[in-house]
Amino acid sequence: MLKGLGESLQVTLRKLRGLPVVDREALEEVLKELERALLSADVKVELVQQMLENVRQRAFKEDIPPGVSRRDYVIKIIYDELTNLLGRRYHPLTLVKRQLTKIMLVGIQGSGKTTTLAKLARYYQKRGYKVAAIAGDTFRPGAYDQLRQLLEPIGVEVYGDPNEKKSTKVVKKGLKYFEKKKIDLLLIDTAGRHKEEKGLLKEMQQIAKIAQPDEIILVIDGTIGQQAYAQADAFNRTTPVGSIIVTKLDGSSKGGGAVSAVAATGAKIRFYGDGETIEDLEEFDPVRFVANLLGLGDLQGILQRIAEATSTEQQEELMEAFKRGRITLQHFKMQLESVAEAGTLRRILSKLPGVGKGGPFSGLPVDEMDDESVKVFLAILRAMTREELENPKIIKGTRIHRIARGSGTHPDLVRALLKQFNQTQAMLKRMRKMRKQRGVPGMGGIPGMQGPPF
Ligand SMILES: Nc1nc2c(ncn2[C@@H]2O[C@H](COP(=O)(O)OP(=O)(O)O)[C@@H](O)[C@H]2O)c(=O)[nH]1
Ligand SMILES: [Mg+2]
Repeated sequence: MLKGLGESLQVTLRKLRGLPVVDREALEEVLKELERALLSADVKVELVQQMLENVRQRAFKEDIPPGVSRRDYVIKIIYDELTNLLGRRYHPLTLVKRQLTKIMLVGIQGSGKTTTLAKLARYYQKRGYKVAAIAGDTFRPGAYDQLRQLLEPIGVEVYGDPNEKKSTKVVKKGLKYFEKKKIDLLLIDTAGRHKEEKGLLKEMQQIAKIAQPDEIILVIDGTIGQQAYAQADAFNRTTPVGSIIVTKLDGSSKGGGAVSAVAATGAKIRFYGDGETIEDLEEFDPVRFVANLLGLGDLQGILQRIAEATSTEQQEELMEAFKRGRITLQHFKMQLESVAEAGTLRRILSKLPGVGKGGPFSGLPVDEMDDESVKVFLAILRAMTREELENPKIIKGTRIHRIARGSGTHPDLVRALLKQFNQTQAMLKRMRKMRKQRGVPGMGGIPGMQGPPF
């Protein structure tokens, strides 16, 4: 994957790990190598500078959890910031079985649409969906045959009409053809005759009007590097049901530039292609992507140690707060941060016992929140002032609106968070009371954390 970039990043990290101490001077050396690696992958200069500056700022500002070396912590920061560079968020494309989803692929000729369509068909077929395709590229001779050659061996039916020159007509007839066939996923291929964004988008809109796709995927050739920005940006602005697949990351030294440029537009990247066969399609999750790039084996131990140290430190502080019987939003935030961190790690390592769970919030509402709500709540909490976190009662009226704006959410969500916090607090009070009635002294059972805390 990403020929070159992964290797040079790994070399840099290996050097970093060999350093006896990481002081400012040593860090600058590392940053210089990072810069070189990213620039040669065609990552835009401004993005590289911003990323390096973030690492620089964080490396000597953040509190390092006890028992963790600055060296390991710097590796974790580099890992974090590379993930940010690639958009951080994971946008899986989930379908509903026995319900038709129509996906249309667009992109300039040669970007990899037809190949990617076949890969998508394979990907969803393997997951038990019934897939079919419409050969909507009536421009390129042999486009229909190319699709059939890719899909017939795996038993995916293709509709096409080599005698029809109007793609909108083929699409219309194809939709009719598959109407009663109980298809879960219908993939629509297009021509991409136009090289510039404007023409491409116009062509796309004409077919979309007929096809009414649930999602339009722009296929971008990863070998064009940071030039991918213009295409992705034009597409992202005009296509609310749009997402992106970046292809050819296997052979290109510029793949990093393409992926970071697309991420910088805010567009969703769903998958990436890393080979010519029908199996070479990978889900794009920045967290896993960077972990692979940096070498999972090397990274795993470090991330795990840091997560555990952070979580232990935070849990101790939380225990204290519980014993005192007074929790604030600050504690709420701390717990959510460790849940979020654990979620990230789970995505990398698939399963990690003991991180983030079993803390004092076990069994309480925050412990049951899904990843998405954790992210939203964290954004809200991060938009609050220290005073508000310590004393949630003051959060009313205009403060709610300011926090909603600052976190890019809605006042109702801020209120929902406050409500959830109040519920948690009320539940804790009830538990304390029950404990007292049963004659259990104080909160004695908690600190050891061997059994369930409550
Ligand atoms: N190495 C590599 N080649 C790819 C990838 N995706 C597509 N290709 C190749 O790119 C060329 C153009 O692909 P095609 O699907 O016909 O592009 P279209 O014109 O957009 O439909 C073909 O030779 C494909 O084999 C990829 O992920 N890796
Ligand atoms: Mg094609």
